[in-house]
Amino acid sequence: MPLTRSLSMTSLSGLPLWDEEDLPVDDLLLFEVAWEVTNKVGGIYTVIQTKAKITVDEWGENLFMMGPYYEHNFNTQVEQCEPPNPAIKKAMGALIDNGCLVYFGRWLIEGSPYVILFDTGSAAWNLDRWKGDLWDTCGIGLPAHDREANDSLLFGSMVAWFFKELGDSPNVLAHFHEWQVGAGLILCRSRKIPLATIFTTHATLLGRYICAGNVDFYNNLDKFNIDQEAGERQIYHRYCLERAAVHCAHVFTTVSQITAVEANHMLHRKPDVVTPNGLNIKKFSAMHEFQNLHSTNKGQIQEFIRGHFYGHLDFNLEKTLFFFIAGRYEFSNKGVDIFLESLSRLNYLLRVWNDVTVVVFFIMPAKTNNFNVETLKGQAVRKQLWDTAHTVKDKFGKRLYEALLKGDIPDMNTILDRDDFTIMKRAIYATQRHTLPPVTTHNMLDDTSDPILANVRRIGLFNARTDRVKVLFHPEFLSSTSPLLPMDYEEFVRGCHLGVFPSYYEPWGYTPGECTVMGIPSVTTNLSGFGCFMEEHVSDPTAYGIYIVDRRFRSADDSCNQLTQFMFGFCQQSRRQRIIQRNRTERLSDLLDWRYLGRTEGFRYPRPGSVPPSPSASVHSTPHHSDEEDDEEPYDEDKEAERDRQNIKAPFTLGATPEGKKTHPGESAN
Ligand code: U2F
Ligand code: UDP
Ligand code: G6P
Repeated sequence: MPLTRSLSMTSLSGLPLWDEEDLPVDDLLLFEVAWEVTNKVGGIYTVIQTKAKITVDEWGENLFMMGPYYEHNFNTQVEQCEPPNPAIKKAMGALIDNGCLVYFGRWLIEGSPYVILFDTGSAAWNLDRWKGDLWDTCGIGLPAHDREANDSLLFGSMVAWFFKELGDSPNVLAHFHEWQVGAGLILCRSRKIPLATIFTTHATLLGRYICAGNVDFYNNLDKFNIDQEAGERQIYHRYCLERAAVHCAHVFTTVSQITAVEANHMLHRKPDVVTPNGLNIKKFSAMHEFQNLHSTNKGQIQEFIRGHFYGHLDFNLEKTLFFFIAGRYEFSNKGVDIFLESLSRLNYLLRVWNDVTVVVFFIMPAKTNNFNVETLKGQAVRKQLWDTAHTVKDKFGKRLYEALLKGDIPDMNTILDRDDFTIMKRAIYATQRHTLPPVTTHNMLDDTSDPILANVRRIGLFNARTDRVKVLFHPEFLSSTSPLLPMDYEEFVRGCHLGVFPSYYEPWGYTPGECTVMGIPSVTTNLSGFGCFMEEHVSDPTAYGIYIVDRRFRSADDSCNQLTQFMFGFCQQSRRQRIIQRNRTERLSDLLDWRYLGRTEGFRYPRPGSVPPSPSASVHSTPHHSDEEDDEEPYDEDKEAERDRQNIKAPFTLGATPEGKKTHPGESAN
C-alpha cells in the first residue's frame, strides 16, 4: 500500500512521532465519519463523495465510511453486502444483538467505498440514558427540543460503542467531520478507546451564526464573548459539543486558512493542518469539448429564456450573458446583498454604455408552493410558437417540393394560404401579456419578507423592457426532471457565462471551484477559503477568470463598486475573449484535483503566457489586453496552452517548478 497519505503523520502535534516507514499501514483501518455519508445535505457531501475514489485507491479494503441510516438513501444509493473484515462484522453484531440496527454495504459512487450506516431511530430508547452519560462525561446537557442535537448523540453513542467492540487488535484511524458527529469522538476519547482521531471543521457554528447577523466579524475576532454569543443564539449545547470534539481530537483540521484563524478564536484551538477541499476532476481530453458543451447547454438556457420573456423578447440573445449565484440560502453570508446592489449599478452602466443584456439566476432553495402559473405559461407559449412554426414549415416544405417536382419555382406570395396566416397570427396574439416577466419562478410561501424579493423591490429590478439586467429567482435546486428548466446543475453551470459568489462567510465554497473545472469564470472573495487559496496559488487570478472581490479590507460600498467593475468589464469582452478566458479558467483544474492538493504548498501558477507582466496586468488582465497591445506577440491559443502546460507541470508531476528548479511536494518554488 502506498505511503503517500494526505496527512503527514510525522509533522503533527499530539501524535506518536512515527517515521513514515514505520507506520503500521498494513493493519491500519481508516474510518471516515460524517452525517453526510450517503446523505446529501450540503458541501460536506461533496467533500466525501469527490474524495472517495482517491481514498479507496490508497486504502483499498481498509477504508470504511460511517453515516446515518435513512431507508430511502440506503435503498437508492447502497448495495448491501456482508462485511469482509471479521472484526467489523463482530462489532456490528454486538450492536445488532442489542437491538440497534447497523447496515453495511458499498456506496454506489465512484470508488464504491464500504459504508457502515447506523439507524439512530432503532436506538432512540437509549436517549435518556445516553444523555445522562454525556452529562456525566463532560457536563454537556442536550435540550429535548433540539432534534438534530439528540440525533447526533444517538449516532455518536452508537459509533463509540462500535469502536469499543472493535477492540484493540487492529490499528484504527477515525476522521470525524463537523459537530454533528462530534459526540462520537468525545465519547471514544473519554472511554479511552484506542484509536487515533482527526476532527475537521467545515465552518464554526458561531462564525456562521454571528456573520449572518451583519456583524464586522473578521475585524473583531478577538473581541467576542463566545459563551455569551452562543447562549444568546440558543446554540450553547451544540457549541459545547463542537468545542469539546475539537479539543478531544488528536489532530484538528479546517478546510481553509481563513477558517483556521476563525477556529482559533471561536473554538480556542489552532488547527494542526489546513486541508483544502478538492474535486474529482474528470478532464475532457480536448479543449474544444467543454467549449462545445458550453454552447449546447447555453442553447437550452436560451430556450428557457425565450419562454420566460415571451412578449418581451426585445433583447438580442446573441448578446445576452448568463450570470448566476447558487447554494445555501444565507442572504448576507453568501453575499447576495452586495450582489443585488452591484446589479443595480451594473444595470445603470449597461443602459448608458453597452448593448449587452445580462440575465441573472439566483438558485437558492427557499420555501415554496410549487411553480407559478405565469412561469409555466411562458414555456407553454414558447412550445406553441415552436409547434406552429414547425407545422407551417412542414406545409411550406411540402408545397415547395411538389412545385419543384413539376419544374416550377413557386410564387412565394401564395405558397402559404389564409389558414397558415391565421394560425400564425393566433400564436402571436397568445404572446401578449399585461405583466412583466416574473422575477420568481415559484409561488413563494414568504413573498413579502423574502430577502431577495424585498431587495429586488427596493432596487426596482422588475425585468422592465428598459432594464439591461434581468433577474430570475429559482428558489429550488435544479433538476433534469423539472418541467420548467429541465437541466441538472452541472449542465446549467456549463451553459452560463459567469458564476458570482461574493460571500462574506464561506469556509471553502465549492461553487466557484466547480465553475473552474468546467471552464466557467467566476467571482469569489478574499473571505472565502477558495478565493484565498486561488490568491495564494495563482499569480494573476483575474487573467484566469477568477475575480476576487476584496471584502476584507474595504467597506461594503467599495466592495460593491469592485464587483460592479468586474461584471461590467466582463460584459465588455468580445466572444473571442470569453472563449480564450474559458480556456484559461479550465487550465486551473489540476490545482483543485484531490490527487495533487497535498502537493501544492508553495506553488504558484504563473501569469498566462500572453498577459504582459506589467502592474496593470492585474487590472486589465483579460485576454482583451494582450490582444490589442502592439508590442505583444499576437495571441495564439495553442501556443499559450502549451507554454502554460510546460510551466504548470511542477506540482502535479513532482517535477520542475515554473522556473525549471527541481522541488519536492511542500517545498516552496519561490
Ligand atoms: C460548509 O458547508 P455546509 O454544507 O456544512 O453547510 P450547511 O449549512 O451544513 O449545509 C447547508 C446545505 O444544505 C443544502 C445546501 C447547502 O449546501 O446544499 N440545502 C438544501 O438542500 N435545501 C435547502 O432548502 C437549504 C439548504 C461550508 F459552509 C462551505 O463553505 C464548505 O464548502 C463546505 C464543505 O467544506 O462546508
Ligand atoms: N448545488 C447543487 N444543485 C444546485 C445548486 C447547487 O447540487 O442547483 C450544489 C453545488 O454543486 C455545491 C453545493 O450545492 O456543491 C454548495 O456548496 P458550497 O460549498 O458552495 O456551499 P455550502 O452550501 O455547502 O455552504
Ligand atoms: C464555445 C463554442 C463556440 C461558441 C462559443 C460561444 O466556445 O465552441 O462555438 O461560439 O462557445 O461563447 P459565448 O461566450 O458567446 O457563449
